Amino acid sequence: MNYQEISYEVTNGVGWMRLTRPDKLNALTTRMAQEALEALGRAREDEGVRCLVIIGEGRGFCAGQDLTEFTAGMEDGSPLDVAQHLRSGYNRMITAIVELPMPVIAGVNGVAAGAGLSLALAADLRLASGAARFLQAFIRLGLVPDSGGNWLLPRVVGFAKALEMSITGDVLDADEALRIGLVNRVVPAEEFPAALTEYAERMAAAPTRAIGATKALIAEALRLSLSETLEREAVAQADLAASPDFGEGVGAFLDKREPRFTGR
Ligand code: LHQ
Repeated sequence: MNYQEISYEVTNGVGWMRLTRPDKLNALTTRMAQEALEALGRAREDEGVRCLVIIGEGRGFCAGQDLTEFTAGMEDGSPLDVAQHLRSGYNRMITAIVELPMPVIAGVNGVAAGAGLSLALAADLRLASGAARFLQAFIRLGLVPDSGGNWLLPRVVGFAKALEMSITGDVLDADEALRIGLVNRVVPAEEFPAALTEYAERMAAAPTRAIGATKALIAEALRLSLSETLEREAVAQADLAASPDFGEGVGAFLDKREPRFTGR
């Protein structure tokens, strides 16, 4: 696929998926979602990719649905079928991110709004620039959160803050986002690119299979009982205890050296 609204490249075990509509703060379009889906599929199939980073070009991370795409259809008599637009685009994109069997980092370089915030929430880790801002923009338009916002946000910040953000549409700065647990770390804007690369390459050198299994276990545990979770842990641990990375981890500990994980 010839990408026009994203770029995707792999460097040092990190897949970099960049949204490239900087003039529109990387607002999402039908095309962008399809391109993102394709790139996510490539990352999933590529054993050389052990961490995926999602980032925006320019001063925005992602401003959510491109509202001009939405209104253009109304004007020319072909209104967007919203439910179908979500099902075939954003819903699949969010699911693909959540289900990636590797760590996913949202590098929140600037504003994340509406479905753009959902995109950041679908990642496992959020590293924010000091210039980042966060808003559940939907209510400002008379809409409900979509793209998983109702499921993801309360899991990240808790029910009360999720409800507050969703029904006020208030803008949070990076420090407030850190305080409520919406992001994992904030770094000054000028240090952000280097800090993000370092974080991503650290995660790409980690035991990828164990990270994939941990993501799945913690997500499942939120809807399972303790006894069901204990059993799933036993099955996953038996699998990982037979993996090359476990051998390497134990060997490195006993040899008193740094482990060199391969992701297998
Ligand atoms: C934009 C956008 C944008 C187009 C900035 N679209 N151009 C909904 C409906 C239906 C189907 C499926 O899904 C959804 C899900 C959703 O995501 S609904 C939520 C949609 N997003 C929003 O409502 C956010 C709209 N944007 C804003 O409120 C502001 O732009 C924020 C707070 C994000 C940033 O404000 P500023 O930093 O002051 O930037 P700006 O407003 O000046 O924007 C810069 C440019 O980007 C500007 O274009 P221009 O040509 O005038 O320079 C904006 O029009 C454009 N832009 N967001 N979503």
